[in-house]
Amino acid sequence: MSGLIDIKVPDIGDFKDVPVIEIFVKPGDKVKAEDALVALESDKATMEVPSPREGVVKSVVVKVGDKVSEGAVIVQFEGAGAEQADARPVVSAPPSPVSAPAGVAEVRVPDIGDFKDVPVIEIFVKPGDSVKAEDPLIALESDKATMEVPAPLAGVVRQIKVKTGDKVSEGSIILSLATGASPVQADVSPASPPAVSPATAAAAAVVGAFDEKSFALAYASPAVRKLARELSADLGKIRGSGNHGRILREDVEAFIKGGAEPAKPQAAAPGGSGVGGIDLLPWPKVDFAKFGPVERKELGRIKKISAANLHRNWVVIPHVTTHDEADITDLEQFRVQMNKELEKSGVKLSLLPFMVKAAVATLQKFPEFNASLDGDTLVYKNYWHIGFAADTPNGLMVPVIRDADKKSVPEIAKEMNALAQLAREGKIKPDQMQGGTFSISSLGGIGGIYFTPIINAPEVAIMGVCKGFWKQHSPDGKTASWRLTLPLSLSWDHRVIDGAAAARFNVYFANVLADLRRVLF
Ligand code: CAO
Repeated sequence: MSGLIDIKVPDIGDFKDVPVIEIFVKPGDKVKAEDALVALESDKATMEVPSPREGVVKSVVVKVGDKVSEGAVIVQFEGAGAEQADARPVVSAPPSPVSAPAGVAEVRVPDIGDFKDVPVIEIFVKPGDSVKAEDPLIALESDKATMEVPAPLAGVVRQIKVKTGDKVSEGSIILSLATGASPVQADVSPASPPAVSPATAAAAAVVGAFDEKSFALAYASPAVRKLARELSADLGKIRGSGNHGRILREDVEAFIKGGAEPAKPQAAAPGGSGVGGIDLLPWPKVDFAKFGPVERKELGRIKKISAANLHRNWVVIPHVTTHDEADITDLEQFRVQMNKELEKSGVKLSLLPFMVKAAVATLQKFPEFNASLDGDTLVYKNYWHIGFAADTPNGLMVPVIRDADKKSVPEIAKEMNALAQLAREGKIKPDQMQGGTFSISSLGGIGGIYFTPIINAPEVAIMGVCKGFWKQHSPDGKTASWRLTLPLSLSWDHRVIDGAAAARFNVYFANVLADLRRVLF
């Protein structure tokens, strides 16, 4: 007996010369049976090779990029015992939790901590359903937490052994699963680990902490999933730096430390499961310093928050932007006149407070623009709180003018100035930026003609405005006059609003700005 135990690549079916893509252990690590040692990735599947036994790693024989086949030594353990042990591969699933005849797995409640006799509150599957590894099977609810028990491996549900209201504890049988001839199932042996695998145990996560669907869709190995569960890291929010965007252990750790890049809208998966069957490429990692001097500056807190919101809104909401123009010649004259009259009051009117009033009048005419989606339900709001984008040294903020319908133009102007000032000084409170029903983003003081504003969820539309410019209008094709023209860019959520309604909204808004007497109607 040499004191070294060779851990070899087990039977991995027809796969040969499969590249090692990740190594989870290093010399000195203590590993338990079923802990993942390495991950292999063929062109068809990602496989983890879990340890067949407990031990201390003496040396790792392979390195990332090495190509291995059945029988290749991957790791050596210290200590007496058997001379060698074949690992069992896990194909994109945690180790088997079963002790059952070949082809049928009994899935049991995993280690759920100190919880005992926990009621089953929901059963997500029925006999005949096909499930993938990690699909939720049942939900349990203790007085402290709701937990989902996911499928430890893929299969077809044969028989459900619990019903809603049953009380279960660790080890209780939940259901039986016909697992087919997958490598996982084929490797189930009497020497298998206990009925509940550590990976499955870790997967019984507190529901609500994550978006379980995006967690399930994320491209990561079972070991990385396990780690993410342990660290309460939402895999759906993590951008993978591995091949094809695969989320690695380091990505999860960086995410927990707050330094990770946010996830792409849809985690890239091998085999063309990205948009339109084309894999989404991982974000390019470039050593910019190779091309010239650089300076690194971490994004500020506000920028990080607004970036996450903007990214979600852009990705989730099917945006369309409709452009139009408003004749504001008369309004501008009126504004200049009012500013003269208000000179002593200290209130200065820009175009924006007039636009807020015009927006309220238009929203009242087109209530679906003053609504929010709640699942399949549209929530119409009978209040008109108008947000306005404010450019601040810390980044974009959207203060909200509440009850804009009840306020005069000068009152709105005053409140707007005060809120913009607070935002620029970083003193604005969260509740001064909440409850908006529609937003206006004005770049009119700066320039530009048209742009595509991003909807401020859960609102369903936003009006973007650029700088007014003089343009010749010819109402009849014969005579023409120069008019001050305001470019409008309305972005709208196509799940809620149709193009015709958006065009009507713009026309009405423009007409109100052209002649503010219309707000009386
Ligand atoms: N056309 C022509 N002139 C305009 C105009 C328009 N559409 N909008 C504003 N102006 C004029 C104002 O009347 C003012 O002129 P006077 O000083 O002669 O009266 C000048 O431009 C400056 O206006 P302002 O920008 O200071 O004031 P505002 O009320 O229009 O805007 C605020 C206030 C807080 C919205 C603005 O300061 C701001 O932050 N804008 C940027 C918003 C932004 O970043 N949007 C993009 C979001 S997406 O990243």
